[in-house]
Amino acid sequence: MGTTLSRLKEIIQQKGAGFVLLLDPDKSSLPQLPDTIHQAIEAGVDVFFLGGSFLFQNNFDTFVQTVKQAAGDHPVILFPGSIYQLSAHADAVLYLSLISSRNPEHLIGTQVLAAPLVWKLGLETISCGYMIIESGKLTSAQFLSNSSPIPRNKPDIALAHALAAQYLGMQTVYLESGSGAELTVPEEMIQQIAQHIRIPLIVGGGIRSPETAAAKVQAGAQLVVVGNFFEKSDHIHLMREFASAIHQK
Ligand code: 1GP
Repeated sequence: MGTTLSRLKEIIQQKGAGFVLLLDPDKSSLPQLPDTIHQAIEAGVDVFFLGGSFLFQNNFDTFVQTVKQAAGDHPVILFPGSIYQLSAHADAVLYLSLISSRNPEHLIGTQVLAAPLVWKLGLETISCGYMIIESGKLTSAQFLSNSSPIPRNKPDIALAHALAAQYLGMQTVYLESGSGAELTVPEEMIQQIAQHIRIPLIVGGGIRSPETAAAKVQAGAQLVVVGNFFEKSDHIHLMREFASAIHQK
């Protein structure tokens, strides 16, 4: 069996880009979760990211286990907001370093705290150069990380960060405008980076329509993450449209 990272690369190869549904443990109802996941898979969601800025609930492990049981062989990847969001039930963890910050805690401190836990859980790690991009109003990610986002009109600064991530051996790059962001990551920035790096490019934050998702893929996003929008149950029927907008191959 290949790694979860190789599964992600296969999805990108086969479909042009992958559709990632982000599930926040604080905003998901456990009893409804299996149904939501089955509907998502049926509609064309390829991958599940699990995590959030906070953790008010005390059932993270059960949450991950429930998602994994329902998701079958679809990758279930932790996207942790803190070291409290780790579980052996996931297929892998995005091992994030907030490379857009100059805050040592988010660059390496938390990663050191998490390392023995990840080792003990036997989790596959997918290293990720995580970059917060300016997106209008202050987002939770910006506030909680106490870091300045990359200016949205400076694609060259973003590109330099992405290249640095690649040269440091990171396996993925994530352009994040923040959950529920007013403005999404600009296409020009995605394009610049996609043209220069050879590791998977993840884009998310504030994507609320299939057209926006399609524009990110056309610009070069390889995994498109949508969270907030599908937290409203009456939006779930739109998942199919998002999937066909993202699967451009
Ligand atoms: C946030 O990129 C993700 O970390 C998804 O953002 O919740 O706005 O879709 P949304």
